[in-house]
Amino acid sequence: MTPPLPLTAQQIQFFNEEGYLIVPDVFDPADLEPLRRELAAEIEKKVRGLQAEGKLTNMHARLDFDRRLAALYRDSKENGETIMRHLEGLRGGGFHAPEMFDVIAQPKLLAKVASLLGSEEIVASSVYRIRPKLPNIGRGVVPWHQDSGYFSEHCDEHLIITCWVPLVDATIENGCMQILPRTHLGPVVEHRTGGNAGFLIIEDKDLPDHPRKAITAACPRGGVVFMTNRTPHCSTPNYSDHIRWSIDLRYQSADSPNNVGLWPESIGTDGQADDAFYEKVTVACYPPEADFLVHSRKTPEAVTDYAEYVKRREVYDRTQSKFSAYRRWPNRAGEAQPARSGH
Ligand SMILES: O=C(O)CCC(=O)C(=O)O
Repeated sequence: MTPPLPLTAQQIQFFNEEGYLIVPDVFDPADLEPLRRELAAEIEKKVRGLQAEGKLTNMHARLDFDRRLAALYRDSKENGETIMRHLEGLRGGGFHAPEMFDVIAQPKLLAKVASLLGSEEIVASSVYRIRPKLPNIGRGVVPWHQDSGYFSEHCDEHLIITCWVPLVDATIENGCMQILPRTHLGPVVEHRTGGNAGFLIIEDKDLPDHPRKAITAACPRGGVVFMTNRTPHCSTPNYSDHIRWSIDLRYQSADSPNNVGLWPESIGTDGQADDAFYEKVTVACYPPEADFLVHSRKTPEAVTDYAEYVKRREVYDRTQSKFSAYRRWPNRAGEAQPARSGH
């Protein structure tokens, strides 16, 4: 088998200068089929559950993966939200089927990530998201932010790579991302709470390139948009007739702060870990979620397998509600805010 290709020197230079890189053919679109099928199966399971509870009559069973959830949401916002929250996995252990793990640990992707990190010792972060952006529903529109706005300050100077992976062709019409190029070497600018759907937001006046000269990051299925944690980006509404499915994955070098190997000594009946765990785990860039070693040239035997990945996610899920020490930002009126929930 030929080893997966790294990025070219020109691609790496582009990423370093621009703060982003779009590679249209990281995956064969067929590589993403198992994940699409598994997500569709998960929707089917949820739909059957809702039907059994008498909450839903039209299952929209004939609609394909790119349309079904939108029709279910149109019929009932409540049912749609239930299914979306389940898939998005925020504070719920997350969707962690083997098909998800296989994409996170896909050698074709990791070879490119290694090129950008300049390291073959790669830690994957559990801060990944599954985003079904439904047509004409504002909820999936993500305001301007830097991912570092969500991470702890001590990681501002470390490189954490976001890999944005569309599961359909992402276009301006269905709400792909917008990116501010050449601004990623500046600081983490002020974010405010109270953006759309609970997201953080950088006000226009605080954007590092104001008035902004954003690029539209259209990307075909099979492609990946790579960004740094300080690259300002947002996403626009979906005006198409189908769902803009995407996932976003995050990786960092094993030299950057992380919580690999950190487990609670014990978890009480209330689901909370021992205090020592909460203290130690603040070393991570995003303490509430489990990091894991996804690739290593030096110690391949230490790479996390699927069973351990699931265990880590589940253990961290039980402790998540205790994490309130997120980075604090003022609200849109400029008033200091108490701790808030995550990305
Ligand atoms: O998928 C989107 O619409 C936004 C994604 C995003 O903001 C991110 O990956 O950080």
